[in-house]
Formats: sequence, structure tokens, C-alpha cells
Amino acid sequence: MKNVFPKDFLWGGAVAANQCEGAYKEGGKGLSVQDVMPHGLRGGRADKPTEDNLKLDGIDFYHRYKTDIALMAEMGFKVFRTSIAWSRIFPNGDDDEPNEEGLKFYDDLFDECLKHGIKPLVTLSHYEAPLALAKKYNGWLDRRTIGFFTKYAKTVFTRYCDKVKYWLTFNEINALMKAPFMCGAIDTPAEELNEQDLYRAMHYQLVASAAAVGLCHEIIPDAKIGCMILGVTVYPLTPHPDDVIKTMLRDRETYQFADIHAKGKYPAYLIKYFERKGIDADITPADEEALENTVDFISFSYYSSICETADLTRGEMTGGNLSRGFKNPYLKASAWGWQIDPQGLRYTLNKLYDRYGLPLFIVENGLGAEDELITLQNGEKTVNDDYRIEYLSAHLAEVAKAIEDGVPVMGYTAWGVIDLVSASTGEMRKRYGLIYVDRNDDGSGSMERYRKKSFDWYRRVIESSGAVLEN
Ligand code: BGP
Repeated sequence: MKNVFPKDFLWGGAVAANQCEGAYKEGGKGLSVQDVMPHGLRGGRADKPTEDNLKLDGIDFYHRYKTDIALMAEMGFKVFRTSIAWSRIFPNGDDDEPNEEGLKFYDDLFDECLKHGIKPLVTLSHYEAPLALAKKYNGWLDRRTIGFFTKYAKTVFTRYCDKVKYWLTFNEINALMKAPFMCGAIDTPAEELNEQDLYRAMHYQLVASAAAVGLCHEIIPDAKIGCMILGVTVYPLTPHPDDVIKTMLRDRETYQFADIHAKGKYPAYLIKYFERKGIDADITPADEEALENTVDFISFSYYSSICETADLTRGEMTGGNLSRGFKNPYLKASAWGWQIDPQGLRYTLNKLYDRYGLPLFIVENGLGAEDELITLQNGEKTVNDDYRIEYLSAHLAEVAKAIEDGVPVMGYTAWGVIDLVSASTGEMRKRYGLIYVDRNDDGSGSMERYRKKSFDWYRRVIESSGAVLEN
């Protein structure tokens, strides 16, 4: 088979500010919602930052980014996805003026990437809104948050217009409905929110996302901006028509977000749903106009697939952070119970392209596993992570098939390319990296970086433009 990856394919890796930067109160940064979520999505909320929160120091990327970017350059990265911590730029979210020290940090970080020929791909909001917005406004449940967000977006577009040409608005925007505090800075406990509250918050985020798209096009005409969805890939558990319909409905929970970003308006099925349930999502004519700013591409995260059934007694539930479903009897799972399904990635790419006809970008994919750091005879430390190489190469082989199917894939950024703190569990133990970071769940460790076996494998993949995947 000939090598199908285009020459300009954007090979790289991804992280998020809150999971790697640390330095949670340096450089004038305000607190973010993550600073009070010590044990990730699964754990409870604390009143203030506590020592057991590994994100407070992360992997100290804030101070070590030069070394880390150099390692990424060694792998031949064309692109590096990270996020801007909103609370470094507007510490309280509603400040009059941005924090110059925060802006300067990202200037330096992006310059460092560009120095190595790496293009930054920047997420505006990756589960890390300023905590003050949660306390003062109830986050995305308040329409005023749209204004705070667009001011922030305008500030960073203006500042980095010459440096950043690829942008994403909200990370996994569809996750808001499942995790309103982490994704929406909504202070009200999730169990006290009704459906209308959630749909309003969703609507405000969608309007803000579209407004950011419009601003980006205006301020950086040669940039491309996309939405980012949690690519929940769902199969019917059985061929029973009830299961198929249930799967269609579950799909819409994901696609409603991409539908609006790509088509610029609410889909008919959602309008009908609001009518039936008597939901007032507070959609104004000005909002409808703002939504017409549609995205240039669709990006998504892909880790696994799940099954759906109408008969809840039939199946067993999978693991997963925000995308749990029923177990597929044909698939194996990771140690955290996430089902491994490389073919599901080809299926998802085709499905999204059939639906939207827009270029696609896989901005997260990887295997969270426990690694063992070993010392080789020459004294070098490494991890023999053949399991990770197997996972990544199987998924990339399916990306190649999707490209052969005719899907325009812009690029691929492996998630957690350097070990970082897990979003769902707050652990270091669940490692995704091709670069090992010496930090443990109890906070011990030197923070030293070591190349895993997958590091050299990925370097060869990029160097050969994917050709080595065939061997
Ligand atoms: C996605 C998030 C990331 C990341 C990843 C892996 O949902 O966008 O932030 O963490 O999942 O999840 P986890 O860290 O829970 O293993």
C-alpha cells in the first residue's frame, strides 16, 4: 500500500495548560476551577487549593517548557497543541485589563515552538475557566460570561496573531452537559441543575464559541479555527431497532454541538426537543446571527467506542471519563476500562466527514497506562512501552485508511505526549506520554524527563511521513 499521509500533514502532540503547567499562583495567575478539583472529575470539589492536588505543580511545564519543546522537536513535531490558561490572562475572568505577565509567558512559549519549526495549535478553554467566574456569576449559566470570554479571545487573537494560526474554541464542548463545574464553571451542584439550566449554559458557550470564530476570522484572516468535540463513537449493542434508535439519539447528544458549529444554526431535532420539553434556552435573534460564524474544521478526541442499548438490563458498563456506555463483547479495554477500538477511528472520521464535509483534525488519541521506568546497561532510563506503540500505530493505520476513503485529515496530535496529570482521576500513574516524567501520585519525584521507547518510534513515523506504519 502506498503511503497516503499528505506531505503537509500536521504530526504532533497535545497537552492542556491545567494538566502540565503547574505554577498555579505564579506570574499573576488567578485560580481556575481545576485548582479546587484535587482528584479530577471523579473526585469532589475543595474550598481552596489543597496539597493533594497534583495539578498545582503539574509537570512544571511552566518552568521547563524549553526542554520539553526541544524534545518534541527531536521527534520532528510539526504542531504542538496546548491551551492558554484563561486565568493567567484574566485572573478573575472579569478584569478590566489583561495580565501582562501571563501574556508574556505564552509569547515566550509560542516563540520557542516557532524557533523549532513547530506550529502552535491553541485551545482557548480546556476545562480551566477562572474560579472567580464560578463564584461570582455561576460561570456559563450567566449570559455575561459570553462577554468575558469574547474579550479574552479578542485579547489573545490580537496578541498572538503573528504566531498562532490554528485555534480551537472549547475543549470537548459536549462534555459540559456531563460535568458542569469542570467544563462550565457552574458553581451550583450538578444535582441541583435542571435540563433548562444545562441547555442555557450550552447555548451561551455555543454563542461564545461562534463569536470567537468570527473574531478570529476578522483579526487573523489567515488562521483556521475549529470546534473540538469529545468524539463519542457509539454502536448499537444489538441489531434490535430499539437499540438502533437509542444509538441515534445518543449520537445526537454529541452531534448537536458540531451541527451548530458547522451549520450555523440549531438542528430541527433539537428545536423540537426544546418545544416538547418546554425548554427555553434563551436564544435571541442576535445569538442566531452570531451562530452563523461557522468553523473552518472539526477537531475531536478519540480514545474508545461504546455501545448503547434500550434494554438497560442487557449490558455491562464500560469505564471512561465522560463517555461511558455499554461494553462491546468484541473489544479489549485499557487498565482503566476504556475500550480499545482503532477501527472506530476510521468509522468516526468517515461519519463526521459525511455529515459536515469539513476538514478534520484528530487532536487527542492515546493510551493511558502504568509505565515502569527501567535503567538500561548504558545507564539510560527508559520505558519499554510496546503496548503504547501498538495502540498508536493501530489507530494511525486506521487514519491512513480514512484518508484512502477520501477524508481530508489535517493532522494528528497524540494526547498527553509528555506524561501529565489525568483529567478524570487527577493521577500521574495513568500515563499517556512518549516522554516519561519522574513524578508520582504522592507528589514525589525529580520531575526529570526520559524518552520512552515510543519516543523513537514516533520520531520515525514522522520522519517517514507515516511510511513506517506499514512495516
Ligand atoms: C480528554 C480531555 C483531556 C485528557 C484526556 C484523557 O477528555 O480533553 O484533558 O485528560 O481526555 O483523559 P484522562 O486524563 O481522564 O485519562
